[in-house]
Amino acid sequence: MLRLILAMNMTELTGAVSGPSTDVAAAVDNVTLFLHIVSGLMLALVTGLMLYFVVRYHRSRHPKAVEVKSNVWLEVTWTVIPTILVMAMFWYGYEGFRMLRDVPDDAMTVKVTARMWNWTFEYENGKSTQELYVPVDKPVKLLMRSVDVIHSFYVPAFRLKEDVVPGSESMAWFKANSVGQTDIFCAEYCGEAHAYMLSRVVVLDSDEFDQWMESELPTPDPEAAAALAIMDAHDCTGCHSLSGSHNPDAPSLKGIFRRETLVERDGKEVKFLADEEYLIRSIRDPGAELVKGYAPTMDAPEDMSDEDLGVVIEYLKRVE
Ligand SMILES: [Cu+2]
Repeated sequence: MLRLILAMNMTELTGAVSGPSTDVAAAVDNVTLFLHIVSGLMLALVTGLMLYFVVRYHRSRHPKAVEVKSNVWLEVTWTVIPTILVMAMFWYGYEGFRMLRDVPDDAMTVKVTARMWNWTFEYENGKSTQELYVPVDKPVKLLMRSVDVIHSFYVPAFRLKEDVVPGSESMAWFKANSVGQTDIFCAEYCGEAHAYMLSRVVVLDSDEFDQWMESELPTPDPEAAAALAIMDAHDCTGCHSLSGSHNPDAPSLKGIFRRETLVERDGKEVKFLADEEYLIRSIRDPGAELVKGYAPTMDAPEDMSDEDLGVVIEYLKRVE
């Protein structure tokens, strides 16, 4: 019976939505189930015995207590059985942990960058995406870094969670066993838009994945790289997303040029299309004309030369 239950996957037990999963997920589920079953049996045994003794040795039945010195066999039993159980728990958990750390040799490497508040995935051929594309039945090794605070890469369907800590590189791996999509979350509170730090794992069959890898290879764009370096150095991208993702602190920069913008000017609401002049003013004097709905939390970037500002503005004109 126990074997039968262990052989079942937690996903089947809970009736969770079907999507890609991993063998490791099944192993993690089995360990969890094993721990719960052992804990449940121990709880029933201890509570049951306690209630039985309360009745059996009640004072009304035994007005005079008998002092029991010792019972070697009883002591051996209650030492040996829990020791075996605890060792079994350890062994089972350790085997599961080893699966999580032993990366197969043929794994494909993807570099993951976490930042407030999105994920970037960079593949071996230089391609970079905001969603993680992987082939089915192929181990994928993730080398993860954070550029700001602690994040945690979390794919519930794969039972995969690994902290991403600034200043060090974290590793995780998985092998998706079917085609489909599943969610990625950040599982470490990382600031105001933490809850919006969402992405997806998209599992493709291997031919489709190869085609996808070859398509739209990034063309070198030195102007964009220079602008992004300036913006990173002044921490613009810490609050302003480039992907269009929502952040209650700061408007996204995606498509900001010629975007219809509503600001307050001299106590009146004014609507206009954001032009170059407005973008420059918003960087040099961020509080002057705030976009409606945002608080004046931004400071003007220190030491940004006019030349650097020009590079950033030219870039902003084409972030679509
Ligand atoms: Cu995060």
